[in-house]
Amino acid sequence: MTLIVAIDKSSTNDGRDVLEVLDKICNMVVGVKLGMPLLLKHDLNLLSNIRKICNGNIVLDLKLADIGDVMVESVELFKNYADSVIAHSFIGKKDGIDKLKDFLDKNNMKLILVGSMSHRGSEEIYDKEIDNIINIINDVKPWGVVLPATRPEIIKTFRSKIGNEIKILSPGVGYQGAKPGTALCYGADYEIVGRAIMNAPDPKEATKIIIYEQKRGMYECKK
Ligand code: NUP
Repeated sequence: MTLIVAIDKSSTNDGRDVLEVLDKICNMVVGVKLGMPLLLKHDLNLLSNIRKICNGNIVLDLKLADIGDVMVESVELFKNYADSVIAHSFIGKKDGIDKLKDFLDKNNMKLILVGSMSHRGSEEIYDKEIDNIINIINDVKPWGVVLPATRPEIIKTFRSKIGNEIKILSPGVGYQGAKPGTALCYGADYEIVGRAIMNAPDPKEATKIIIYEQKRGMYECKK
């Protein structure tokens, strides 16, 4: 499986709509990535209900970018409710990512670092520092790296320099313009899709179509 669904918001007070969608699509996705608007709106009950429905990889997209001690305090609040967390890489390792990584390792959780972003502004700083970012990734050895499906050549560059062990998770598919399967073709392990599933009139059908398109994209890329 190569699809991670991103959920950034709910349209009900108790998050029932999110649970209803997950109930239909959990068996088709390898992970569920939860964003800040959703996490801020709801309490931890929603997270435990999500976990009951989807016992796969629950990724918290906390976009951590702070000193290590404070990132640890933030993750501590969620440690029984998630499998992995996303943090920025540009903050650096010493007293930053290293402390977070230690905490996650001790609690059996996975670290995912942002290596570059899917919006255009990423070219202004992240992509200018690509060599430094790759050095940090190779030094920290996180479980995964987030890289943009919208600029797949970045995925290719990272893959050639970080090896095959570290997973590449790629957002930007659908609403942000990338076609399903392209990031996979350039070396990503998973594509992250949010609104193209969650805002679809029939999320289950949309998920099926995206998975079909991913397979077709991969087939085209092998040719
Ligand atoms: O560079 C990034 N781009 C991005 O879109 C890093 C991210 N973490 N994301 C997240 O991926 C974003 O916060 C959202 O949850 C998801 C993409 O959603 P969508 O554009 O498919 O709706």
